[in-house]
Amino acid sequence: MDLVKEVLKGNPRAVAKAISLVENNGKDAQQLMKKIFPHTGKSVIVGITGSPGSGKSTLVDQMVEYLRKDKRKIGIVAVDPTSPFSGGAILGDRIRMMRHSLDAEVFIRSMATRGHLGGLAKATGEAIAVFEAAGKDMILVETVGVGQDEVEVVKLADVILVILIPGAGDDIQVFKAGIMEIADIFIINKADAPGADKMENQLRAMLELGMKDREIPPVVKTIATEGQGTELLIEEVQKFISKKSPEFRAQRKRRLLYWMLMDIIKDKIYDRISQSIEESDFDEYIERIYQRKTDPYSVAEEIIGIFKGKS
Ligand SMILES: Nc1nc2c(ncn2[C@@H]2O[C@H](COP(=O)(O)OP(=O)(O)OP(=O)(O)O)[C@@H](O)[C@H]2O)c(=O)[nH]1
Ligand SMILES: [Mg+2]
Repeated sequence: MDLVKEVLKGNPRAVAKAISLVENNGKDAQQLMKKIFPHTGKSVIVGITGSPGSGKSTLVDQMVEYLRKDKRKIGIVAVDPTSPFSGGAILGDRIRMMRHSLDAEVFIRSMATRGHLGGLAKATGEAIAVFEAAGKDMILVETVGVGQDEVEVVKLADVILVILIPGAGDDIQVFKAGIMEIADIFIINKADAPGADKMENQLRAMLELGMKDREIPPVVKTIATEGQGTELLIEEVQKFISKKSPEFRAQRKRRLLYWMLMDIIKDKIYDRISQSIEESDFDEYIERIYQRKTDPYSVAEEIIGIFKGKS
């Protein structure tokens, strides 16, 4: 099978294979990415973040349900914060999105946060690129808004949705984590739970105070389990995309490319260093660090110094 050709045709098996290839980060993956790259950059990327259990997957599922009525082709990347070995939450996400798992135009991919030698931004960016090349109109990236990595990943999107839920004390934490600044649209999910209106008022008040120089982002209330508010949410997403200038959108796309490039550079430097230094030399370095004759920072600088001399 000509993998590139099949990916460009949108063949689901080829898409799956291509993403596995880039996840494994081998030589073939680079060749593939080089060929695929000219066909990327045209899809709308929607990042969805919020605390664990805030309803991200349920909402994504509802959005897909809605978008499929318009026959839009969808790719989903669920960045999973659990260890690559447990798989528990991955299975949970898969089951929740099972409704669409038989739909050839909806492709769901879970991605572990840890265990990507090349970096999470690179891995996610590559999965997005494969989806774009496969002709997906919209790519939804679900990620838990806890760690710094996850926050960076959501910044790869063209439009960023931040989910809050009523009554949760950690909403304040979400604000603290600097998510407030990156949200393009706020969602108050679980609007069926007590305190949703209060939460909305608090949020709006906070936004009015905090966004003096910026347009206040829209706030949409949803009940993801019932599909309530999904239509309005998608309208807001479309409004956001269409009202922003081409230059604004270009900035967002450049941000994704910047993070990808940084990860690729780190990856390549790491590769070249580990190839040019003998395993036994590493053992010696470790021993010296262990003996506290030196420290890992100085050794890293020393190694990079040697590497510089060689290249
Ligand atoms: N009452 C109520 N429950 C909801 C709503 N949306 C989601 N839930 C429930 O909340 C729980 C978590 O939903 P998920 O969609 O898995 O949340 P998530 O943010 O994807 O969770 P993680 O991926 O584990 O971080 C599930 O039991 C959902 O059924 C809602 O609007 N109202
Ligand atoms: Mg989820």
